[in-house]
Parts: sequence; structure tokens; C-alpha cells
Amino acid sequence: MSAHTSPLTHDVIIIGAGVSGIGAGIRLLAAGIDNIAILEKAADLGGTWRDNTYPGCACDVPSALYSYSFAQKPDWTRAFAGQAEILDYVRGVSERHGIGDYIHFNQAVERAQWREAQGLWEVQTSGQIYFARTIIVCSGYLHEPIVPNIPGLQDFPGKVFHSSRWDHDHNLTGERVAVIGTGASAIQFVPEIQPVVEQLTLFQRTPQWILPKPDHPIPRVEETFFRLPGTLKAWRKLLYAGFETFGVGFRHPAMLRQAQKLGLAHLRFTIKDPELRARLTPDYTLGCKRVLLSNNYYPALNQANVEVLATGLKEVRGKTLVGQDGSEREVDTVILGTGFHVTEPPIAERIYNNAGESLSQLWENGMQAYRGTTISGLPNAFMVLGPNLGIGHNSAFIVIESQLNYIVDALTTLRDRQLARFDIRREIQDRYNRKVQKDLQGTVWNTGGCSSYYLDKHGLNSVGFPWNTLKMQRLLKTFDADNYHL
Ligand code: N01
Repeated sequence: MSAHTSPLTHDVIIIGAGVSGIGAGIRLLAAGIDNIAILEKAADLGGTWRDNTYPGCACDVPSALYSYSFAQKPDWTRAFAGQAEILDYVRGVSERHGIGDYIHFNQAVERAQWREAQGLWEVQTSGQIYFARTIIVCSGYLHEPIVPNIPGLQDFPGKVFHSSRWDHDHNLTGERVAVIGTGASAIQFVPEIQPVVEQLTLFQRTPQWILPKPDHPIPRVEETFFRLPGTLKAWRKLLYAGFETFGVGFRHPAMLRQAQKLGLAHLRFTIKDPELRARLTPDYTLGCKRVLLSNNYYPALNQANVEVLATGLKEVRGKTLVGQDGSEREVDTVILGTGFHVTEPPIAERIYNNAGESLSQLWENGMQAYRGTTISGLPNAFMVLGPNLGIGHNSAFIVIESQLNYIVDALTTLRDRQLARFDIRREIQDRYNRKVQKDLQGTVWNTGGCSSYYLDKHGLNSVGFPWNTLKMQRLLKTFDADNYHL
């Protein structure tokens, strides 16, 4: 306690200044809730788009859809924007709304605990204690990197880094490099590093479904068109409808066969070596893992300095990497494209109820929330991008903005009714989750025959949203006060 300066008290504390946290700040200010603080662990905003700077990092959702509905941008340079342009966009929106004034940088939350007696959250960072009537957890769900616990990896004598912590000071030119994992991140950086490294070895545990990416620079004429009143909004709706239609397939996997045919044709067209093609051919239903888009990943694998080992990594002996199948390769650098802690998010270890139980403990049988947003036993708390709000291939902005509608409606309702406390009723949360799990049964995530970050260690799908995004918007449109203890 003594190390902390005197407490600061706010109406709302937002944890994280990424896309969700900045959006939350903007929406709260617009609703007249301005005694807020956004606690950001880093020295800069932007969340995932600040952290992921690996070569080739870009969005696999079209820019017009991957943006706030209230801050459309007519002059994206590409149909699918790159990391730097997205980060610039997020910064620009934050600046235009004066959000910077509310962000407290270098404030990593160490512990947030509900104090029933005071009716407040006590939020501790390394140097400060804050109190707030409400917290909004906006820490992102693809955030904390997984560093696999592989024997010998810690003693590897060369460089090891995770894709989301790219070491730009390390020069890969002329090196022998191993990439562990072949997910959305790896397929973006592999084509970028392939031309400069001497040898590139991919440890591929599971092949991915990869469709062509309809990406292209946006010509000036198109930009002019997007500046016409209403055009950008119509285009966004069209893209939304397209993705929504594709999303029907996640709930009715038989419909994904056509997309699988496209994936196989893409593979046949670009990979001529039948052995390599066999190694790259998925044996599960498309959509079971996130569908990937790329035009340059397969061509990179055709190059003479690239080798794909169809195996995970078993152990590391000195500079030698040993695959599960016994194959051995000596390398200079290891890049981990091994993804993120999704179903056991580390933030859950730092959030406590009044009795001192952590959210991780409350979630020991799997993550659960009501409408992905509130959690029984944690009064006056919201979580953005919470459990079972994963919609497959669509824009996270749609989810975030749906939740912000609910959160702002909740806070303004409570303000208008002069209520200080809300807690979702346990039975309502349980009933909601029984329905979620029932309706997830037939989805591609549950039946597609793969392992993925949708499923937790108990086999529970605590990530996927079983319905369409129109239903999500409906569920989160207004705060249903009757379902809460107030
Ligand atoms: O991570 P992943 P990612 N030994 O979890 C493998 C978003 N994103 O960072 O499939 C060997 O997809 C693992 O193998 P397997 C997007 O939502 C968005 O690539 O489990 N391999 C897999 O191949 C995405 O879904 C954009 O058998 C190991 C890989 O590592 C999410 O971020 C761009 C292993 C992990 O793949 C995560 O993508 C990039 C081990 N011990 C990312 N452990 C956009 O464009 C794991 N693997 C918006």
C-alpha cells in the first residue's frame, strides 16, 4: 500500500486502451459520463495493433468493415489495411475525440477487487490505487502470447521471440530460421522473411484452410467514390452482408463445402509438388479453425529455401529442434507463431470478487458470462469481447460496438434511476449459457473435427457465438434491468 500514491476515484475505469477501450471511452463521453480513466499497461495506445508489428501484419477483414461505424474512413490505401495504417486510424479516432486526456499510461492492472462495503472497485496498478463505481474490462482476447512449454526451448542459444513481440533489432538475413505454428500470424510473416533468410523450416502441427485474399490497393477513383455521401455506409453494409452470409456456414457446416472446394483449388493451383500439397491439405472442416486469407503464403512455401515439417515441436537440444516425428533441424532463430491465451486469459487472474475469489476460480469449469458481457458475482463490471462472442470471420468492431450499446444503456439507465449497483442473476446467466451451449452443438467449431482456441481444456466452446450478428446486436441493444439484482 505504502508504495502507492493517494487513491484516485472515478465513475468508470476502463482497462486497456485498444480498439475496445478507446471505443468505450468515446461512447461514455458522448453519454455524458466523463469521470473516467482508461488504464493502459503500455506507453502507447492501440492494443493488438500496437503489439503486433511483425512483417506483413495486416487485417484479414476489409478495412471498411474493420473500423468504428461512427468513424468511417474513405481513404484506406488497401482493401485490407496493414497494421501501421490501422494503428494510425485508431490513434486518429482517439485524438479527434480527445481520449488521450483520459488515458493513464504505464498502468498495468495488478489486481481489481470488488469492495461490497464501499460499493466500489479497487483497482491496483504498480504505482497507484484507483477506486471506481464500475469497471469495463477491455483487455482484448488475443493478447497474451502463448510461449509453449517445450523442453530445452528456454536454453536455446540463439534468438527466440513470439510473433506479437517481434524483435526488429534482430537481423534475420542469412539465418536458418524455424517458425513454430502456422496460424493467421505465421502465414502473414512467412512470405516476408522467406526472401531474406537462408533456410526457413516450418513446424506445422495442423494444416490450415487458406483462401485467396481479395486484397488490392484502393485507386484514387475508388476513394473519390467513397467520399460521396452515403456510399461508404452502403459499401460497409454490403461487406457486412457478405460476411454474414459466409457466417451462416459456421452454423450449417454442409454449406462450407463450396468454400472448401475453393481452398483445395487454391492449394492445387499454387502448390505443384504433390507431397508438399498433401502435407498442406487440411483433414477437418473449413471454419473449424479461423479461415485464413492469403495470396503469398503458398507461393513462399514453393521456394527452395523453405521446408514444411508436418509435425509439432517436441524438444530443443542446443541449436537443434526436434519434431514430434523425430526429425531434427539446426537453426539460428526460433519464431513462435503459437497464438494467444484465449480460453484462460491472464486478466482473469487479476480480477477478484468481494470474497477474494479470482475470476479464474469462478471460471474453473470454463469461461461464462451473460451475453458475453456481465458476470454473476462481479457486480458493476463489464467485459468487452467476453466469453462466447466470437463470430468467426467478421469484424470485431461489430461485436465491440454491440456491447458498447449495452454498456452505455446500462450505465445511463442506472444513472437515471439513481441506482448504484447491478449484478446479473445467477439463474439468468446459467439459463443463457445452457442455450448458448445447446445451440453451439451443430456448429463447425464443435463438429468440424479440429482442435482450436474455441474449445477450452474441458472441451467446452467458450469462444464461439452460436447465432448471427443481427441477433447479437438485438441481444445487446438495450440493458435488460429485470434480469439483474439492482
Ligand atoms: O495464432 P493461432 P495466431 N507446437 O492460435 C501452433 C488473430 N489474428 O497468432 O493448429 C507446434 O491461430 C498451432 O498449431 P495447431 C486471429 O483471430 C488476426 O496465428 O494448434 N505448434 C497453430 O498453428 C487469429 O485466429 C489477424 O495444431 C504449435 C499456431 O501455433 C488469432 O489472432 C492476423 C504449438 C497458432 O495459431 C491468432 O493467430 C493475425 C506447439 N507447441 C492474427 N502451440 C487479422 O488479420 C501452438 N502451435 C485480423
